[in-house]
Amino acid sequence: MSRDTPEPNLDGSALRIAVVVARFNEDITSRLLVGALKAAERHAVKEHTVNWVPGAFELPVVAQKLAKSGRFDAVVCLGCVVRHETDHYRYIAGESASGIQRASLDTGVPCIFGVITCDTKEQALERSGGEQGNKGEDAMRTAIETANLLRSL
Ligand code: INI
Repeated sequence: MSRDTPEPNLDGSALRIAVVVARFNEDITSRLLVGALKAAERHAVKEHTVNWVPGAFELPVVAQKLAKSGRFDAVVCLGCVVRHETDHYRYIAGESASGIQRASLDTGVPCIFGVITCDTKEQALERSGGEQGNKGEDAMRTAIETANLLRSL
């Protein structure tokens, strides 16, 4: 990091964070959840909840309701969409991403896209606690940093 780049504020001790996690591809999403909860503990997040939904397509509507409730400073959305031979992948991944972003912009509460989109289960394993780190952990850190930044503005 260059001298001019400020360190992110990763102090979670004043933050309440909701996690929404998709059951589809649960072998992967449960690994993302473990990563997210580890990061919440490491950064002393004051309070968190975990809410399961059927698939990545359902993440936005639940994220939006949690964000609107006024009870949370950020919402972390976790899921895994693996490419198949049909257009289904594109619709699920695209709608999940744009719906989560819309929930953020409509409510002003950061809703974080912790959804793995990849071609194979092997790639998903690498990104959920394998060689490529854990996207759930990254998503929780992003939630903490963004919520703290928004508070300071
Ligand atoms: N949901 C996922 O989270 N990942 C997938 O890879 C996936 N695929 O491939 O179909 C998936 N489908 C279910 C979807 O999220 C909805 O639950 C379903 O369409 C009902 O709305």
